Amino acid sequence: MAITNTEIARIFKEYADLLEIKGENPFKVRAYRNAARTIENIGKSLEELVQEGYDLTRLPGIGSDLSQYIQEIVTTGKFSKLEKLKKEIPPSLVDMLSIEGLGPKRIKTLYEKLGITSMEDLRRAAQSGEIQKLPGFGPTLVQKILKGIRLLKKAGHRFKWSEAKEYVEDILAYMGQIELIHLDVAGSYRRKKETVGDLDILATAKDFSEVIRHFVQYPKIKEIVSAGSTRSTVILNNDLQVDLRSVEDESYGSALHYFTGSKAHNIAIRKMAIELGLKVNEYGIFRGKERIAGKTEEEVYKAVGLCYIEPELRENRGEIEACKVHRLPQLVELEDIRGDLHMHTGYSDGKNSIEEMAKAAKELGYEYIAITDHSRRLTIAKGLDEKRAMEELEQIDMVNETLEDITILKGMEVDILEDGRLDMSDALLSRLDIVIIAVHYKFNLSKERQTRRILRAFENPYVHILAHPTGRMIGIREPMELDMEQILAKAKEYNIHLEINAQPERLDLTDIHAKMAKEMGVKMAINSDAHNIFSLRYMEYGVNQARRGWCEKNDIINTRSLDELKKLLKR
Ligand code: DGT
Ligand code: CA
Ligand code: CA
Repeated sequence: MAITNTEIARIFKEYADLLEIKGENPFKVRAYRNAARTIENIGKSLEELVQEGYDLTRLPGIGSDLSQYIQEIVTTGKFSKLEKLKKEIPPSLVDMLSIEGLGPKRIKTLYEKLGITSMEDLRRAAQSGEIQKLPGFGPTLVQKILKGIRLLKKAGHRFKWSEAKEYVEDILAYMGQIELIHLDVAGSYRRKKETVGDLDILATAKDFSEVIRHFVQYPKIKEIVSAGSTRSTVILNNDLQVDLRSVEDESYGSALHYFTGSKAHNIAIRKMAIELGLKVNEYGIFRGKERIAGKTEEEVYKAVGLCYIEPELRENRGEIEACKVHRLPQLVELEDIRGDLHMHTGYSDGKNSIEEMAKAAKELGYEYIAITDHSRRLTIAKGLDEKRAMEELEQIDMVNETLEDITILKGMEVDILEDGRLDMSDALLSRLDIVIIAVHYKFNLSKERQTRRILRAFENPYVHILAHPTGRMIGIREPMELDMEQILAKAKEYNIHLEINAQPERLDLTDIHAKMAKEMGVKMAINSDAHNIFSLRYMEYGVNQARRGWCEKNDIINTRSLDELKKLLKR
């Protein structure tokens, strides 16, 4: 059974993390990480390449050893070196890598000096002051560690939507091997929530016992929790839980509606039904004993006097009221996106050239992109000084001359300094078509100071877009404290646009903030923030978030033609 590239990449990444904790040679560690990145982004199934006898060493970053390991993983589903290393290292040490401030080196120190092997050990040692005594571990870091532990707990075992998607596509293809009438993923996945707790799959078929029998044989199952005649729960290899339910065809719409949720939306609909003397459940809508609806979701909504409501809106955040007065938004779609205004190249911390990014964007059907490499302060990302920035601008001019059907805008992602000034001179900024600003350090200023910092940056007349406005990283870093209302009000006043960053762990603005922005008349840009040609495809996740934030085509500036966009970028 198929092993996806994502899984192979995950195996190598885990291996690299473990090697690093063990204190192995950094070059070796990097080789596995690079290979993982290559694999994630190859766009072709490695399994198929192996079967076709393709020489894997022709792929960038894959030498003969790695090629052999890939073949091993594809044929056995396992990487024996990883299995062996796992036995040497406590698993909690690997989880600690997702705590901000803790890299493999520090984890190694904690393990060797204090014997820490679990989250509980880590918390205790942080609170008792033991960690603070270690060289290189100050009080700020200890606070960060404690916060990281809390965040990890809070995130529980939720999965990023993008991670779930890999499995969803595979499961749907697998289930497609048998004869089904309907097959859908409901729950938070269908509502495109940024993270999902578990997957809720619904199916109807002539022979339902066959559905469960086939489902529990899905090869990526780690544990079958239950397998009854109409429902089954399993845990996949990556710990994601999947619930599969069978329903009668005549109930399908009701079941799909019920299991899509959200719970809050369901409760509101049920209340409306009760007022009409109806009963709603996952089997249908009933007046007394008579079923009056249930085959489709449209029927369900119609029975309570509503029109169809898109899953992304079903959070009981005003969608029912909006539906009653025919004011539901016409949600933006991926096909509406005509360009991408935030991406990096090899000039800073990206992997591809300007030309490669532009060509890949053209293949996605875009009419324009903006190249926005980092400004000088961000040294870890090879931020550009003014001289290098000028070189890049010239390079963009040159590439623009050679390419047809796509325009490259000259941009930069400029750091907002602690006092709200920008990291580049006005003289340089004035030469750019598009200026993105962002906070990349000092995330923990007070709400007042942080807000003031950003508002001051807005006063620079060259600024167009505020990127990843809160800086949050799902499960890793809390959002900065900001007075979002003030920021949005000023953005509106100055004609500055806010970004919905499409990186799967950012998705910042969130749905709630995007809706706020829309309501206050602030337009947004959905940007991939791609660091290589493949992550241009993250756009989809940003569009999901925008849809959850009620955004229409008109609310998003990169749905415009280049001419119209340029008008919107005037300050
Ligand atoms: P998740 O899995 O935590 O990301 O979120 P959901 O929304 O997928 O929630 P889940 O898997 O617990 O349940 C799937 C759907 O089933 C949920 O969105 C609505 C429906 N549901 C579950 N429990 C209840 C309930 O107690 N009342 C109502 N009305 N609906 C429920
Ligand atoms: Ca769920
Ligand atoms: Ca569930």
